[in-house]
Amino acid sequence: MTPPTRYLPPTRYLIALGSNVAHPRHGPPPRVLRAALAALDADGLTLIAAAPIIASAPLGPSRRRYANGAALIETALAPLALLDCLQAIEAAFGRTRRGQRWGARTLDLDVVLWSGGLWHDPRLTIPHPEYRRRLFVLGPASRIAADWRDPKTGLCVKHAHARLTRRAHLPKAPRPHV
Ligand code: A4P
Ligand code: MG
Repeated sequence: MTPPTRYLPPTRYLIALGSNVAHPRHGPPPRVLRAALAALDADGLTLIAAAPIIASAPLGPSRRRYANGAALIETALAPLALLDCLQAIEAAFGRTRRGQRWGARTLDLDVVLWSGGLWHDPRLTIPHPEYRRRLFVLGPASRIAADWRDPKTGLCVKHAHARLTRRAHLPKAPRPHV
């Protein structure tokens, strides 16, 4: 069996960053993300662009507010090798996996899109299956990758963002009188 390819010609990835737990050295979540952006510009990764960091209300069981961001990186790492690298960065920032889905975390790094189109295997799905429903991903992503087209839906990031923003501001349907 041939081993999986770890290296490719220079490849771009759109990464979503999230944090809702302070780090003892880096400080509160926005600072954690700034330090994480520096880590995305080292050891074979080149940071091409970083979106302004936003605050967002938690989706899921955690009560703490999140800092969220997005980064465009270039690397020769193939998707699974990049995932290993992102998980090593998460671990270096003290991320522990306690088994609770969507639990509070010092640092979460998700792969949203890559220049290779679709990817699917047991460890990694690109595009990230949930990103189209998340303003805290699409908001930052639309600042740095507005014209990046989703290979599954054909929609650009800016269009997916506009769609979700419109939906969020749509007036609620009037309740029927009973
Ligand atoms: N995995 C599969 N596809 C991917 C991908 N495209 N990028 C696998 C990264 N990982 C991917 O992820 C679980 C497994 O997903 C990984 O081992 C990898 O093999 P995880 O980071 O260990 O766990 P998780 O992050 O808790 O799970 P999940 O389902 O990825 O959660 P999300 O989607 O990351 O959501 N609210 C706000 N406001 N802001 C947030 O950032 N984040 C979450 C977590 C919930 N609520 C939030 C936020
Ligand atoms: Mg994750």
